[in-house]
Amino acid sequence: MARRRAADQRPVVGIVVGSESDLEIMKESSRVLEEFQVPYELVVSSAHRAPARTQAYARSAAGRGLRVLIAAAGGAAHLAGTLAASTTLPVIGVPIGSSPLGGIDALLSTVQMPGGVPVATMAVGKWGARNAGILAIQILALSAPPLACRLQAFKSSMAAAFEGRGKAR
Ligand code: RP5
Repeated sequence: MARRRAADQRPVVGIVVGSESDLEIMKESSRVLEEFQVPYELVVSSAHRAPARTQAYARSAAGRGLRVLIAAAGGAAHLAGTLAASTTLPVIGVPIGSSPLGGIDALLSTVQMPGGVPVATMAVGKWGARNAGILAIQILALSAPPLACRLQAFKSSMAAAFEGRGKAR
């Protein structure tokens, strides 16, 4: 069920995808977590097709040492909300544009959570997947100064990459 990266370290981020078909997009999340050397696990589960397993995953997540969950799903995307209903960990949602509606369905399903059960909802698709990884790192960095330093360097390098671009001659 779970694929674990950085096998010698306990995962602190859990990435949950609603289907194997979401994995290509969610490589963006795992890539950034690997860049920042944040151990994570990757699980395929579904709010609709495997509701009991999804709830069990959310209930056990904090006790297993996870600190942040990232959930990606398309269509009537209830995965992030279902996880958020059963954990006090922060949950980041990534809407996937896998349906004929192109992701607007997943975006609205993920973002429109009722008061009391927040899901931090990212952009649809690859941008959202990458930002989900970065936001997870930002949350972890609040209590991990070395990670905060690496984030600062990341921000500085983005700004440096823009130096000289678009300047009037
Ligand atoms: C959602 O339905 C999944 O997250 C995926 O984006 C979409 C299609 O799933 P498959 O039919 O490819 O398994 O639950």
